[in-house]
Amino acid sequence: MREQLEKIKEEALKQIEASDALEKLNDIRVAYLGKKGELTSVLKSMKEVSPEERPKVGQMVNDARALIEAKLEETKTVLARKAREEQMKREVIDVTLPAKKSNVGHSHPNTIALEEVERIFVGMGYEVVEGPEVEYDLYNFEKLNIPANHPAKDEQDTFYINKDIVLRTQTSPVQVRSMEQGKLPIRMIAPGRVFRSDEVDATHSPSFHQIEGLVIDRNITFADLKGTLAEFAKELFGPETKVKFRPHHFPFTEPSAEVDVTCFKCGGSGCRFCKGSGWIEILGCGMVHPHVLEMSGIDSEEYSGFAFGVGLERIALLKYEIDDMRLLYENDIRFLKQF
Ligand code: 2NL
Repeated sequence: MREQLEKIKEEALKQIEASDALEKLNDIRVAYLGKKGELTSVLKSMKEVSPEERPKVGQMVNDARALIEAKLEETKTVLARKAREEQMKREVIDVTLPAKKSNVGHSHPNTIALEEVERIFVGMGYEVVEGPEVEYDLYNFEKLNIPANHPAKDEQDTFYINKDIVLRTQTSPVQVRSMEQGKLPIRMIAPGRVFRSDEVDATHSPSFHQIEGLVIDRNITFADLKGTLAEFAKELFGPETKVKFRPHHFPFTEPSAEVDVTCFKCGGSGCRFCKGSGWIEILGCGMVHPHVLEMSGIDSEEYSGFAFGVGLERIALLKYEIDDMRLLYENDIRFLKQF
């Protein structure tokens, strides 16, 4: 029995020493210490050992078991470390390699232009207010002095949800809603998407963006309008920019004007960009019509105001010298990357 145990022990230790992989160690554990293992079978044959010898032999079996287990554990640690070292060598990470670049998006020229216009007016104390794109005919037309059958309603033909609800043709309804709240004075700009029943071409789209401005207070005059827009033009196109007010007509303002700025390419002497005139049209404006004030509950004897509307796309096309509005909507990354 003693010899048999010695032999098993030696054989086991030899096999453990010779093994070069973790899986082999497990096979050895099963072969010697497992339920049907060699050491276990020695234990099972203990009944053949005389009762006096049993404790001794039992102790020997336990010692052999402990020794084999210890050797297995030790070898396992060594092999595991070796395996880990090899893996580390295989999976070297060179931290000095350049990182993978993720594709970062880009602000749309419309957004850049909008933020520029917002910056200018916020700097002059204006609030930025947004409102619904789907509006009541009442707010989009009636309360802006454009009653049913008014010719301006034809010029601003839009998409009807039903006879009372339309896609807004301008952002002025946002301003009407502000006026109705009755908190005066008002100094606001209303940027947003507007809709017209227009055919697509280089300068038209059925959906575009507008920024309207509105100021209402006591003693607001046309001089305030001129000063404000002259400042705006200088900030947007450069300090040398001059403005020109041409009489115009809008139903919601009286008097009304269209504003031209001196061409920022030639400074006003005339070039291809301004088609030789030296001037570029940028917006429409006027003093808010007394009837428009009254319809929104503002006393036109006490208060007066001015308003203006700018096409955002028009500003973006001018500022970035883009000659076709459709480019703004195609989302071609090669185009957008340039701004
Ligand atoms: C344009 C230029 C303009 C306004 C918009 C406005 C808003 C209120 C009252 C009076 Cl609440 N006016 N907005 C005024 C003048 C011009 O837009 O070319 N529009 C068709």
